[in-house]
Amino acid sequence: MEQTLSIIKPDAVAKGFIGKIIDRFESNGLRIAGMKKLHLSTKQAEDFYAVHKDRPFYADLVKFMSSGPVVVMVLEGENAVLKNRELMGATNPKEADKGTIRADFAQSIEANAVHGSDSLENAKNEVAFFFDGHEIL
Ligand code: IDP
Ligand code: MG
Repeated sequence: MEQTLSIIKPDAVAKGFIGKIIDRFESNGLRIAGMKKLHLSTKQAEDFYAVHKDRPFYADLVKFMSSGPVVVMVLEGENAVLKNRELMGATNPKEADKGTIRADFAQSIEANAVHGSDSLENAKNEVAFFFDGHEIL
């Protein structure tokens, strides 16, 4: 069993896609072990995406991720990290496979509906960024 962090980003929350996106996880063997709705501060968004701080899109990404509420979730299941990445689709929704979350619910390479941890090690750090142990059930 693995755990991974998922974020439903501000674009998808604003468009009313929370339920439809959660259904993709629950219908594909990923259990919601923890969940909360948050409005990230600039500082939280900066810290969460610190790995990208030298990329040209960093400032815009931080602005976007703190522009409205998000839903953060701990997903649990077999191969949860990879399974979530497969369900999400490619970063650029125009390149995402048919039937993936980003192909179906995202607009642009920045406003791309969901975040998902990209390795087991990052998943552990990202889960700990948002959740205390007692919030994961
Ligand atoms: P990922 O979310 O598929 O793992 P990353 O490369 O880790 O993609 O990038 C993190 C986030 O930064 C993306 O989900 C997207 O919101 C944003 N981003 C990535 N590349 C670009 C870009 O070229 N322009 C604008 N935003 C980008
Ligand atoms: Mg990434």
